[in-house]
Amino acid sequence: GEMTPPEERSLLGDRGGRQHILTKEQNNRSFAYLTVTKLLAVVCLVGTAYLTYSTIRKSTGESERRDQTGAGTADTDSNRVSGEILTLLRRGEYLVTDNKEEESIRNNYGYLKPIPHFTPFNRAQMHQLHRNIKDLSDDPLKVCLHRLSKIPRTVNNTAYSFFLERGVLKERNDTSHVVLPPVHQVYPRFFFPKEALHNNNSNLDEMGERNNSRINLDLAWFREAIGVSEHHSQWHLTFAYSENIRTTRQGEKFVYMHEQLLARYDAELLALGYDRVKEWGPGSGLRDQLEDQYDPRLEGFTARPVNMVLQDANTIRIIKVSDVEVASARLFESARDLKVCLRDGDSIPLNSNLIGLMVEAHDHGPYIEYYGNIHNDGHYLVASVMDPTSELGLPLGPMAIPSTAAKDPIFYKWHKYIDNIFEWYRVRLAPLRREELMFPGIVIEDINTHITDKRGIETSETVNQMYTFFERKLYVTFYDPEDDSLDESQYHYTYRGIPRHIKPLHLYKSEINHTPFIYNVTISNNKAKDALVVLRVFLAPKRENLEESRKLMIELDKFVTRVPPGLSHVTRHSDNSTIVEHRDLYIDDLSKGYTCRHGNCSCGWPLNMLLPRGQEQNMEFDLFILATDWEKDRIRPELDTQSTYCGSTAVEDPDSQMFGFPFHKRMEFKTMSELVNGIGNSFVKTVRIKYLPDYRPDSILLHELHKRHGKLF
Ligand SMILES: [Cu+2]
Repeated sequence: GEMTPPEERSLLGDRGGRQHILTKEQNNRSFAYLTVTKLLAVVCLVGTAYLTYSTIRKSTGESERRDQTGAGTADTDSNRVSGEILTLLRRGEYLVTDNKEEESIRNNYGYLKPIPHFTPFNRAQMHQLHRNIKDLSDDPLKVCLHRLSKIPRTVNNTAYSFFLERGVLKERNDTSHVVLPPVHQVYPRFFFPKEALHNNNSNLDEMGERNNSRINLDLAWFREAIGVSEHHSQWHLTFAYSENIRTTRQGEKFVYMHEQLLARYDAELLALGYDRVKEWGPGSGLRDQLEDQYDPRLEGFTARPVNMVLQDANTIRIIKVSDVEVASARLFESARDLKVCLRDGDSIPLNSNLIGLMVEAHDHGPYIEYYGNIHNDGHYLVASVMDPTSELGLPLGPMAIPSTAAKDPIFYKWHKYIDNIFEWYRVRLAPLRREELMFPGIVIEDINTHITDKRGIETSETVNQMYTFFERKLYVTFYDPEDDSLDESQYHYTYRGIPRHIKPLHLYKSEINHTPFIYNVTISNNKAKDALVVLRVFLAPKRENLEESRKLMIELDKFVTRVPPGLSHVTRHSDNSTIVEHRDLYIDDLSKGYTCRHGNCSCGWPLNMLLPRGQEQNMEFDLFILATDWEKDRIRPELDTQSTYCGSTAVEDPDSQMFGFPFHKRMEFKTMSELVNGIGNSFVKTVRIKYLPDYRPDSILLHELHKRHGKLF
């Protein structure tokens, strides 16, 4: 199997549980913990501020929902405030022109020192980042913006600037609702090869990876998709693991988001005839030569050739390979025994959120000194493998930051390992019972998909048949290789408009897309009154064994609908999925004062990658749907857009069911047929996805359309 047996795992670590002797380094970690405890008071204050913040968020959301047709025209308080801040940012009123004043400000923020090797997977650096976010958030807006604008030059580290800038703007009550431009437009170095940024070559397809194993090259189109990295990056930014815990289910969200990424990667591997992704970690090749190489071809990141071996890292702090092994053994032990050891010698029962916090090493997770920092340390050890002691002065590898990590093949193997810790816990839970799935009175009679736009494909097969193909997509970004204060000026491009002498770079890249479709669901409501139904839609490569199927399930959509008594037909368009990021704003739109039409348009799966690619000879998938009672499941009345995959940014998620329900754990049923025959409010239909490798339709280029129509459509 893919999981190391428990005996082997416990040999790797401290089998005796809590009676371990603290090493010097663990003592240091305890000290760090005390500091964290002191900061808890601060967190409470931030929590109070957050209540205000979420009220603003909520009202913003409502005004935007009313304003589906004319973006940016609603005359509400929050839109007005947002507009004022953007105006302030654009005019640059916060910029101090007097040299002496600038110097005094520069001297006053001595806490910002040049930061080599910043990575959000380094806890000490994350704590420093959060202190800086806090300091800047306390400043008056003008001072804060001025300081922010100077930070890229001061700290001289793009990743740090990126996290600080976005962290501050999200944290402050007066800027938290300002819509930020997409990451690839502001930080092109994380997304586009240096060749594209420097050499005036606009065809990204010519800059693909050439030197790698067959399997890694076959999957490169998925890993290198801009949308995948942007999704992963935005998630980690929205739900930073350190200090401020904003939402009640952070740990569970962390696991689910990565799990869905793996399920999608698996679907692509299976389509090409490979096995599902293999785990890599303690007991599964951690100390062996790394067979996966990766050259990100990005400026400021070091490539990793084949056959490298992990070394203890000693850059900003010491991270040992054995730390990861010890943490792994303790986490597997906790998952096996379904309990968590606490500092005072007590233990508490394990749950999905706790184990997520433990693997992510969240500040609010239990007993960090004991359970360690496994996920982050793994990222860091891979990222520093080319220069573990900083002797050569090389930058880190792409595993160092969330914007680039998912391009590296090792990312998927490492996350498979992390996920197996969770799976180890999950298989010990009591299976879902029939009663937990039932919705008496509601029967799903049928589900079919129907293509709504053939995109020029000549076919009469439009029911339960989808097509995928590559199309050239336009990316517009801003980069001036001649400018030595690159990062600082990029900051200004973003918020103040683009200086005349900087020509936007138009980059073209082939990205997967599909024929858009609707779901036609036939439901009968045998009760005397309306039912409020939440429909949960999943897709997985066809399998009869439910346990196999469960791990492959990709969530496609989740939506609420009111069903009157009798037979109803519900239709839902694939584009409206709540897993998808509904971004419709780019830099040029923002500088025209548009606000986001769909609420929080900053996190979600890319729409063009909604469906797996399938196979040239047609691939069969199970389209599964489950109806449950929204009156029982809901915590808040409406499902937020993008909440299904990313999680809600509000304190509580609208859906009380676990992420991925009902596939988040085992069920009483053994096969898919048993499940749908036993549960009337569920249904499964075979759908086919055919990949058309030679079909290249004219893409819909958003920016071209903007130009043509002069407004958002
Ligand atoms: Cu991640």
